[in-house]
Amino acid sequence: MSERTLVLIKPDGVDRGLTGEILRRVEAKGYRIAELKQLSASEDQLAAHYAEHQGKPFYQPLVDFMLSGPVVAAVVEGDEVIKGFRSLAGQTDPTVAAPGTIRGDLGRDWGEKVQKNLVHGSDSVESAEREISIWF
Ligand code: DAT
Ligand code: MG
Repeated sequence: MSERTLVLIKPDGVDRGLTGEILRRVEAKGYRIAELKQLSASEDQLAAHYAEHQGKPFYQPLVDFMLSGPVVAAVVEGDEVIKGFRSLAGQTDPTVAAPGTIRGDLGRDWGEKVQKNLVHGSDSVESAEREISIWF
């Protein structure tokens, strides 16, 4: 049975004109873009989406960053897509994310309190279904 994941292209990716490049990598890998939209996130959406990070030192910088410009949200489908997209995205810290990954090829540190790392991808089936319902 095919799996679904939530992909967000964060404001840095949209602002830098990397939406097409990121979606190209998703499609080139063989996954299917089932839903796609650009929107400005609300504080309520972000509080729900990032509930697991509330209380951490980077939480408010993360929310402020996600409110700083439009995001692109996608539902991406394919067998093992949750693990597969996180593999395409690379490690959280773009400085050490492997070359060949989205974060490794296109991201860097900008000396800020939050890591601006271009994309979000769900980390489990439960997270994916919860997150898709927040954004779609
Ligand atoms: P991921 O996006 O790889 O699943 P996460 O869920 O642990 O990472 O964190 C959510 C986002 O918060 C992450 O994409 C960037 C930011 N972040 C995480 N850890 C951070 C840290 N130690 N310092 C600054 N920003 C951080
Ligand atoms: Mg995460």
